[in-house]
Amino acid sequence: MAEPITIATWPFGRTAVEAAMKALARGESALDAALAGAQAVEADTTIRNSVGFGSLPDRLGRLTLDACLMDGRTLACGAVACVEHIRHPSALARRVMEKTPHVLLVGEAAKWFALEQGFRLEVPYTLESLKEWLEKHPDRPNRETPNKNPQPAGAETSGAAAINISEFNHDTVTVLSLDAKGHLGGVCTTSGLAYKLPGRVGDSPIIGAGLYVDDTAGAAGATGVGEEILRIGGSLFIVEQMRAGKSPQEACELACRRAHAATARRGVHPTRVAFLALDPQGNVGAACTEKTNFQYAVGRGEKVELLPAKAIGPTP
Ligand code: SD4
Repeated sequence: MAEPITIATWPFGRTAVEAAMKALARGESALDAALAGAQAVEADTTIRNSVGFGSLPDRLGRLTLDACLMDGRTLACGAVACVEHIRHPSALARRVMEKTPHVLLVGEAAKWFALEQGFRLEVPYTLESLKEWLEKHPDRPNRETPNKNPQPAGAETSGAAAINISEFNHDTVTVLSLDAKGHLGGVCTTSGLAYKLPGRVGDSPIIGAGLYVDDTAGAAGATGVGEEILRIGGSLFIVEQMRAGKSPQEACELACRRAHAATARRGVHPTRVAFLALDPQGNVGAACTEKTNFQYAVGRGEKVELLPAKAIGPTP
């Protein structure tokens, strides 16, 4: 028997961990528990700038969501990307995994699939998120200084340096659980970057980037600037490092170093990314690049605590 444990990204990960630990205590599987945790955060529209409904829309004012999940027992996985009006994209990702032979459905077609599966379409906006979008988004109609030399939309944010994630604007919850039978399960769900270009998808719904889970090696998940996580295949990289004998902590630190090396090769500023990992024995690790101020929630038994991740700078 393993000691059940759940870890999740950012301070609102506490909500996820509490829900997941209750599910594990009821004897549910790691995958069910991680999903319960992710859905608890998706459902909470009171967490400002957070995950799911109530978070910040893209440049056209549309809120599109991405999610994936993976079962460490079988490597079964499912994902949806750029899907609108669905409150629980992580639950929809599970239907993709269970009801189709595919891994990833996107956009309007993912919405059709949701309708076919009995999901309801809902309005995903809150008054606060609309107000913030109107006041702050880069192309707002009432912008005081009109842009005299307009660039193609998104050109000014095409470099990693221009897209920044801090402790104030994170919008992804990645939840990793280990159940009493020693199985691992994980879920990653997000609204992506605030004011993203319509159609932009980051690492979160991509198996191997935002999440990877394998009972025979470990589980890993990511948050931060998705472009930089995709570029290094962050979560699969960490799981393979654990398979090769590294601890979850060492593996997360190596992924941060790899992200730094990737940005250095492209000549752009170090980016903000963060990783967390859990091995089949219940050992935990987390690391982030500098200035990310990444915190993560850890639940064991009745206890849930919020821990700061180790910050890794560029190697001189
Ligand atoms: C993305 N990785 O879409 C996500 C964003 C994120 O906290 O993690 N925000 O790139």
